[in-house]
Amino acid sequence: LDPHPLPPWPGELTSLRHDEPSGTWSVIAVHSTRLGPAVGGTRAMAYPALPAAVADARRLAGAMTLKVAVAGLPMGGGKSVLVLPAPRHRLHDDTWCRALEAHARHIELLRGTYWTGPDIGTDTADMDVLRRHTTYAFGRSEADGGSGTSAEATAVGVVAAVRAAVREAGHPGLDGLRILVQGLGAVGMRVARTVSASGAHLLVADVDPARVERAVGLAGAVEVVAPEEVVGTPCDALVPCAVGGLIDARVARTLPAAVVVGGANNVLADDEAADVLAARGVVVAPDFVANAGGAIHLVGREVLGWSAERVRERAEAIEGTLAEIFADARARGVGSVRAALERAERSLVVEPAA
Ligand code: HCI
Repeated sequence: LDPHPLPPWPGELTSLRHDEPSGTWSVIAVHSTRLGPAVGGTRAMAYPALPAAVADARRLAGAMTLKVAVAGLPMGGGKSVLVLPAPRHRLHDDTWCRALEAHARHIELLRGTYWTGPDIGTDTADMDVLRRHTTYAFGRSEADGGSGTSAEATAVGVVAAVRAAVREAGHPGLDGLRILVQGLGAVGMRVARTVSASGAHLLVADVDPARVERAVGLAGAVEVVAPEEVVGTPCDALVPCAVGGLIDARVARTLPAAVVVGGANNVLADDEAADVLAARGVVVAPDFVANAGGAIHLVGREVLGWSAERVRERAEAIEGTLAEIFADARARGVGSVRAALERAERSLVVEPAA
């Protein structure tokens, strides 16, 4: 059969549903349920075509499997995409709610094989709406009985990853380092605030000037970098916190950053980028390790019954996990992304029943 427009995929399922009234497609990709039900957020945005949305959902679902495995959570990996007919801000509220309802009904059909949560384009309030039509949504507001925003724990984990990565690059701490945060959403803004408070020299970039302005208010001296100059700006650490795909092999060959920490999902656009960065001696904290704080929050609070303190400790522990990954990579002469992938694969091996 012609593999196009949907190529084969090693994940467990891809489910697509169209909703006529809202003009949206809901795409659910379940990559693996080997360690438990698949978890991963709902990304809502406009795509050039449906196959691009499917490819995005599948790629992100694969990263979720790795993320929860490395974080030691008893869950699998999935992701969903709500394909909008226009950017969210141009949709009528009724259309948006109708689209969320259709997406929730799709999730409900899978009967718990896939649990969602917030991702780019969806937030806590949207989880409250989803939960009216499906059981399988994490990250509702606390008023609605949920665990609230996962952005705080994600940012705690990302900053822990920055500490581990700059130490690997030979710096004892963040004090005085030039740290560039790209994307000042819920996670990026918190990361910017924390690294700045830790004495770093903060550089920020965002496509939205209002967000840049808010970040400039955070600290005494904040350098503003134009979005198109992010990959050309020398810094001690680059922390992408916007949509993925910032660094491909070509960008990797010249990137003037000593350290890259994946706040966003799928920061590296292709497999070659990791090899190129490793060969150049750039320290890479793989995104699926660095940004696991959100999953730790949602699964920890809502499945495992962890306290907020326990969630914070587990998000801080990303620093130690990364230190182990860097040491392993160094000892074996492989890149940190490879070492992290192998660590995830070791967690994914289920001992056969005796
Ligand atoms: C992410 O880490 O990208 C999403 C986090 C998540 C975890 C569990 C359920 C939904 C979303």
